[in-house]
Amino acid sequence: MKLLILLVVVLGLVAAVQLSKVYQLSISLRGKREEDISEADNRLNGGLFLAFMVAFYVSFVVLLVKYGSYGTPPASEHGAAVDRLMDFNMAIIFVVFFIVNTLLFWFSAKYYHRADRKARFIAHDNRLELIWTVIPSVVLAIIIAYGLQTWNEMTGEASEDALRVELYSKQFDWTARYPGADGEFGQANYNLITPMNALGIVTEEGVAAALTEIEEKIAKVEEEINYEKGHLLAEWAAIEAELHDDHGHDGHGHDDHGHGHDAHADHGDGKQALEARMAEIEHMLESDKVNILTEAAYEAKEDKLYRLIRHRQRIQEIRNFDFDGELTAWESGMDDQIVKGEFHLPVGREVEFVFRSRDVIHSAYMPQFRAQMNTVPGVPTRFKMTPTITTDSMRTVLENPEFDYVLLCNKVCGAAHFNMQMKIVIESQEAYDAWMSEQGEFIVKEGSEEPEMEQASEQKESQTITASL
Ligand SMILES: [Cu+2]
Repeated sequence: MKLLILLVVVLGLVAAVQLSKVYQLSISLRGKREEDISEADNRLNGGLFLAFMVAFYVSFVVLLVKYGSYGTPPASEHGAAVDRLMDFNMAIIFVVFFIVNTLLFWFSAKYYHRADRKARFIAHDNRLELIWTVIPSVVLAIIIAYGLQTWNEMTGEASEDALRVELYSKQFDWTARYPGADGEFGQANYNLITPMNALGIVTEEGVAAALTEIEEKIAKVEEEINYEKGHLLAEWAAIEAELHDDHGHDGHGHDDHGHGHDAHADHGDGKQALEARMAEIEHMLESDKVNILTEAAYEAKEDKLYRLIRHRQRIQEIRNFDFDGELTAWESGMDDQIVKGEFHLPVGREVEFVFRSRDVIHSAYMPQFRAQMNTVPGVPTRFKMTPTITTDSMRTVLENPEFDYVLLCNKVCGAAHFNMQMKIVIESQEAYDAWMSEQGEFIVKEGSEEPEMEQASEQKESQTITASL
């Protein structure tokens, strides 16, 4: 299909080139120059400029009416301010847009080329320069000052009793975390990310679970390396050669009485060890763990083992880290509450969002609240907002019982970007409290109730992350 379209385009271009050649030929046959264009042609083109301007304005207005709004009233305190800011900016842009384009098209139509008319030549005009420098500067300064003021309100310090929620993004979903009863988020460290601890929260159990997981991975790779058939055979052959060699030396050794007993004993021990190793290798070669790897694959396994061991070292370092003597840092993560799929917020209460990302830059976009913030790996971002309309009220306002607030990813972050969404439920404080009491505390333990599909994909991801460490 694509090929067909390409073919049509190419053929179209070829046809256009051929037509223009025919046109040039016909002109030269009529004895005229190519650049001789009649006044009627120029007048027609001028008129077409005006016609295009009208079509342009009509389509602009139609599109604006059809798609120019969010479709919902702002559902947060600052949302109203953002809408006002947007309207203010748009009003200025529309005025400038209509003035500039009208002048552009109208002048093109009015001053089309006529042989008896000559354009006035103005090289420089200080007054004009002043006007088109000062006016845009003043207008831009106003826009920036007004915009910054609104921005500062959104990103300023949240009040002490604000609800704090962390939104964690990764390819390709969102996770929300509430700090639990102590109001403090537990520290997080990406080295601790395991299928059971997707956010890498630092707790004793989290560190222990991460260590267990990494030990298992190390053991598995070590086994693969140890049981590589080619290397086992090579080692076996090397030992055999050495023993054979040794045998010859041994004969000489017996003649030489000058050697001490110890050296002789060592020699015997070494030989015994080598023979034991040979027996072990023979045994290993019969085991079903034996595998065959190309040299490149073998080296890749060694690299992987090296990275895993470094990863283990980092986890061990976390265990020894005391967070500047703040012992609570080890405990504050234990009551954190982690939710997926949807998260709830009480209406009328200020919320401070903290955003984190595991892999690439995502963008937390909550269109109905007029809120958006990039989530950046390694750099937590934040803003605050106060929801003002519950989900139920909004359903009534919109006369749409299906309506739900939504959190989206607004950065094209990969193949399943479209799938990065989370439902937001705004409700009364009582309903929120009831929902919250149903959410379990964060505990890393074996056999959590996460669905199997989820675990499988998490495992795969944590492996790719390990591989890229
Ligand atoms: Cu994303």
